[in-house]
Order: sequence, then structure tokens, then C-alpha cells
Amino acid sequence: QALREVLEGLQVRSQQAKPGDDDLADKKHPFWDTQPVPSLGEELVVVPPDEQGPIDPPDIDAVKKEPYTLPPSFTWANVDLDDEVQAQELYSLLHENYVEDGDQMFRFDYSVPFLRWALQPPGFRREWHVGVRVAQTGKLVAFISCTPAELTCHGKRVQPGMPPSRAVTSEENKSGTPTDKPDAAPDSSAGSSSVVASDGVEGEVAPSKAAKDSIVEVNFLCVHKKLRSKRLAPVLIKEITRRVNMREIFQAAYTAGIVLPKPIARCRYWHRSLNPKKLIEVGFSRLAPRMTITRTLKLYALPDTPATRGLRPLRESDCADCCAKLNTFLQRYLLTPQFSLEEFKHWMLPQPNVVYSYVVEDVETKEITDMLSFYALPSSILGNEKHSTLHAAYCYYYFNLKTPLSKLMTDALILAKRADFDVFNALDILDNSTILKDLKFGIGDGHLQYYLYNWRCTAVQPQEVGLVLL
Ligand code: MYA
Repeated sequence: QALREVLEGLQVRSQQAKPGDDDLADKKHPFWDTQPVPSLGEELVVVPPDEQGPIDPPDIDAVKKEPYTLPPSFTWANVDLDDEVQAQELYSLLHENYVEDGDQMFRFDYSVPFLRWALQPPGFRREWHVGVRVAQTGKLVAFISCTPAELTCHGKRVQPGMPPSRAVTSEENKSGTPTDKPDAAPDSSAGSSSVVASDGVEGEVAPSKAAKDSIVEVNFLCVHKKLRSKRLAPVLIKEITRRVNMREIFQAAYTAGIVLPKPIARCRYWHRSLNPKKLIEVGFSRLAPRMTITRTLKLYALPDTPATRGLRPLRESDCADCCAKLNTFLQRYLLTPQFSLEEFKHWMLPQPNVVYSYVVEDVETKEITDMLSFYALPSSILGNEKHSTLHAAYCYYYFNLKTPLSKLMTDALILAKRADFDVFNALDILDNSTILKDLKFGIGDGHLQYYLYNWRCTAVQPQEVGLVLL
């Protein structure tokens, strides 16, 4: 009981998850009200299966062939992350202008290697890394991006007319079915369907069919602080929608801290202190009533080494097996991605300071029974004299076929602490809510909403979500 009081008394801050309003149904959304998304007032409690699907039917002929018009003095410019200068420009735009917590104490600080990982998965397209520059100076002032993905919602592929997933699962893996699907889409830079139009925008001469077996995940929408509230965000969203539609894709998934029409799920971040002293010093958490710093350090202390026998980093040679096991595991959830082998390798193979993945290999049978992963997303600490960066690890994908989740996740905490992270964050998705309290996570102060674009379906509970967006 005493421990519960301490944990419940802890104030922990969530970024991106700003306090949400529950009764926003009447709020007008001049832009979103024109888009194929359910309105805030619409009931999504039970959408009958035959009504689940696209809100607008796909209509390739209706897709605008020219880019949307930007306000005078701005131009569209794709951001090429393989170019050091452009990668640094995107880093700086986000470093200075991206998501902050409600009290403006922390701002996400995605690193360049992380941005490359997040934005260049198999099938990525440079035309989907959409920048806006000041025409005269070339300064990058806004950005939006998306990457291809395969998503299942209530057991149905989130694409009209698509058969059930072609991603490999454990069953197929056993029966020797090929372990990969074709590339979602070749990089446009390597293909021939992309041209540079006269206005400098990389556009398409004709719609391509290359990528239409994927949907897209949208992320990193950012407008420079000095250009806020000028309705630039809707232009960015419409332009990326157009570019995606040109590839015959009409659905998307995204998350946001704010409530827009209309979330399919409302989730919460939980935070596990690894370095409580620093977290208190920077105002991320505070000393609970009746707690001393010594008692707090003791409360959050962790062993030096993981407890699970056979735990080791994920290797390339594990990937086919682990990809199949993860895909099968994720099918327990109502909103979930499915990975091709190539995608799995991209998202899971360890990269220092980006993504950390471990497996449990049974010491006798050599079988892989469990996998855990987390990614590194630091935040800048704004206006603190002693500390400038908060090192946060975020729970990513896992499967546990043998090790209890609390044990596996405790090992994740130990590994994250050993890698010098200050805090371990997890949403209440997957099976996380079964272990968060026991593992001394404190609840964050807001929500993270999940959205689908142009797809109506029954809303899902956090514990039914199997999708992690970066
Ligand atoms: S979530 C992270 C979003 N980024 C940040 O929070 C960074 C800091 N903030 C900013 O940079 C700006 O405040 C942004 C808005 C850019 C967010 N998602 O230009 P405005 C609507 C969607 O005057 P600004 C992420 O990256 C708002 O409700 N819409 O506003 C996922 C209003 O519309 P309405 C948003 O503050 C992004 C309109 O914009 C968001 O200067 C998924 C106001 O425009 C938001 N997070 O700029 C994008 N915030 O009047 C959707 C505000 O109707 C993808 N708005 O209420 C949709 C699918 C597209 C692909 C489809 C393919 C088929």
C-alpha cells in the first residue's frame, strides 16, 4: 500500500501526450471536418464488420496531379536524409520546434541516425519526406513524412481489396512458406516514375502501382514556431496525402497528443525511473510525499545484470524465426502491424543509440522463446543549468512465448539502465498494463491518440493495440 501511494503520488510528465479533453465533441475543426475521418461526435463503439473499411472509395482520377500551393515565398523541397547537410537541417528543425510537454520543460530530440532509421525503412520514398523551405533563404521551416507499412485492424488488412496479410507467421515459417514479401516500394530515387517538375518539386508523371499493398504511417509533422497558427499544417497534410494517393494508397495511421476527429484508441504513457535523482533534478518527476532521496534511490534500484538465462542481443540469423514469431504474437491485438523479413531486420536489428533488441535463446534447445526491444529517444531539457538531455528508452515490440512478461520487462529495465538511460517509457498497449504497476512505472499526465485516415472501424482499447509508432 505504501509503495502504491508513493507511485501514485509521483508526478511524471509525458511528452506528446498532453492532457486531453474528454468532451471535445462540439469543437469545430475547419480542416479535419473536410477530411475522410469519423467526426468527434460519431459513435465508434460497435461498427458492424461489413461497415468497417474506407470512408471514401479510392479514386485515382480525382487525385490532383500538381502540388498544393504554398503561401508566397515558400517552396516544397524533399529532404534527402542521405545528404549530411539536409539530415542536419531536419535535425535542427525538430530539435528546435518539435513536440514539447505541456509545461515546455522538455522537447523531443530525435538524433540523425534515429531519423534515418525512422524514415528510411524498406520501400521508403524520398518524395514522402516533405519539406517546406523559405524560397529566398532556403531555410527549412516545416516538414511532414510518411513511410510504408502493413496494418491489420479487427483482423482485416487496412487496405480495401487486400487479402489477409502476406507477412510470414510462425505457422507458415514451419511449413516452409517463403519468409518475405516483395518490397513495398522501391525507393523513388532509384525508380523512373519520379521527375523533378519545373517548380522544383519532385513529383510523378503518372501514378505508380508499386506501393499499393502498403498503407503509410505519418510522423514528424512540424511547423517552425514562428509560422504557427497560419494554417500551414493542413497544406502539409493535404500535400502528403496527394503524394501518397498518387501511389494508389488511400489509408494512413498516425498518433498525436492532441484530440482530433477521431481517435481509434486513447492510450497513456507510463514512466519507470532508472535515474531518479536526475529525473527529480530536472523536474521530470518529484519526490513523493514522505520519501527521502535515499529511499527513492532504493525504491528504483535494479540488479546489474538481466535475470533471464539465454538473453542476448538479436542477430541477423535470428531474424526469419523472430519475424514469424512476432507477427504471430501481434495477431492477438486488434490494431497491429505485420512485418516482412526485410522490414523486421530494419526495425529490430540493434543500432547503438537508436534501437536495442534482445532475444532469449533456450540454452538446451537453442530455440528462441522471447524477444524484447526498446528505442532511444532523448529529449532536450529546456532551461536547466545542470542537465541538457534526458535519455529516455521507449518500449518497442516484444513477444514472450516462455518468459513471464514481468521478468522480460525487468530485464529490459536493467539493460536500459546499463545503457545509461534515465527513464524507461511504455504505453499501456500490448500486454504492458499487466506489469506496469508491479514494475514501478508511474502514470504519465496525458494521452496519446491513435488515428486511422480514411478507415472507419470500431474503436479499440489500449490493451488491444499492438502498434508502436515512433
Ligand atoms: S504528431 C506530432 C505533431 N507535431 C508537433 O506537435 C510539433 C509541434 N507543433 C507543431 O509543429 C505545430 O503545432 C503543428 C500544427 C505542425 C502540429 N496532427 O498550421 P495550423 C491541425 C494533425 O494553423 P500549427 C504527428 O507528427 C489542427 O487541428 N493535425 O497549426 C502526426 C487544425 O485543424 P482543424 C493537427 O499549430 C501527424 C490545423 O492543424 C495537429 O501552426 C499526423 C491548424 O493548422 C496534429 N498533430 O501547426 C498528421 N496539430 O482546424 C495527419 C494541429 O481542423 C496525417 N493540427 O482543427 C493524416 C494522414 C495523411 C496521409 C493520408 C494518406 C492516404
